[in-house]
Amino acid sequence: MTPKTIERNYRAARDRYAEFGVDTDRALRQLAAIRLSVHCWQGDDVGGFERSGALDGGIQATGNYPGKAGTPDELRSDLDLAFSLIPGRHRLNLHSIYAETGGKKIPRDELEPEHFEGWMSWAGRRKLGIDFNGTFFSHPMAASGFTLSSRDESVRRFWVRHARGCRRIAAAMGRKLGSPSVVNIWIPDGSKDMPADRRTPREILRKSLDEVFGERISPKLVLDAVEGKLFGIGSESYVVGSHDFYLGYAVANRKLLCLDSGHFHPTESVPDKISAVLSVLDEILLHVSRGVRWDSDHVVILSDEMRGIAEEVIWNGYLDRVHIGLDYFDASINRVAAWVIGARSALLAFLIALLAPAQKLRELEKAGDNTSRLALMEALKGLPFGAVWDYRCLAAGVPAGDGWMRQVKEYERSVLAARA
Ligand code: RNT
Ligand code: ZN
Repeated sequence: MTPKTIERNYRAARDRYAEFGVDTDRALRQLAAIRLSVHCWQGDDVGGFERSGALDGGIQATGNYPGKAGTPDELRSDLDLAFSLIPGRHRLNLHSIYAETGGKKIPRDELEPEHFEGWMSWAGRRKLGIDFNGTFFSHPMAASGFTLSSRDESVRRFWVRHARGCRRIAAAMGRKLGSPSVVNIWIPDGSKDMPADRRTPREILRKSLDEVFGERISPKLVLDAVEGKLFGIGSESYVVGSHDFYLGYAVANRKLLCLDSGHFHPTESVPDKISAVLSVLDEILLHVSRGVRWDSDHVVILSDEMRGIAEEVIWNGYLDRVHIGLDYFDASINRVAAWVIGARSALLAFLIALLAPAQKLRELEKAGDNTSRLALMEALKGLPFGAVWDYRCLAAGVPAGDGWMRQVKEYERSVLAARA
């Protein structure tokens, strides 16, 4: 498609949307302000650079597509390509196992901001903020299946020190990059079979979190988030940090709650949870993912759920209270393409939500005219959002449609193929 065609199609789409009272130019301006936190761990199957062993903690990246990043420079090069194909300016989401320690083995509880200098200067040059995560899995100290909720005091204290260190590292990132770093805590703690004591580990976890957050750090630098989960592989019967646990903790301690779209029973609605928890919380973090039969972390697509999440954020005016992170890891397809597909589909969902006459729908609802509400909702599905999206891509200087795949294929041939 030539730029001329894209522009012509956009003008036709703009007129069509105007008939519904929707200003497409305005929607595009709002879309351009949305920042996704792009997860570094899609680039190497949640491997990191410690070389300490296999991924565990009940999460899995399946597939063995060639070309995965093996060094920080490779990962950054892959991210550069991905970011160049995603319209807009976004953020990087980093895990502590991506530290650069110059070949030295630095225990996780001794990591310092200096071990993330490479990431910070890379992000600084690109004007990207960084969000951060403690890594409480793939480690001998997590082998028992318990970390912050461990009854073993030396294990528990190790992970408390790690979490505290991560907040200090994130504070350095927040200061250096001029944008608060969202620090997310997800722990794998739980058990395969029915425990006899569900209470004690939860009380220990609460105490550990209190110790972690005891150090005051300005919200201008760090925003703390806690992520619950229904079950993992090996923690089918009991997860210490369940949704209920963290919702209570976040409300009581004014923390952000992280809602991962793979962390609930499949018949539960994550879109519905957004306004539920934001009625009592100030801000939340989203981990946008796609579970297939379980929390499988498939690449995000333009699913009903993704569209529902975007609608809830946009229609309720929550953009300034919701941090949007991507969280999936597919090792069976080109990893750079996986980033681009998921990020673009998430953005497209937000564009579609922005292109809806939400006010009109709500007026119909308020007036009790649910027939017209349903008729309008269905009519909107036939509107030419694709033409608006193509125009957004053109304006942002990224290929429309799947035209960006040419660059990924070329990169695969010239760069990825040469990797061991
Ligand atoms: C695991 C959680 C967690 C991880 C990342 C790698 O179920 O979703 O967020 O995916 O920390
Ligand atoms: Zn998650």
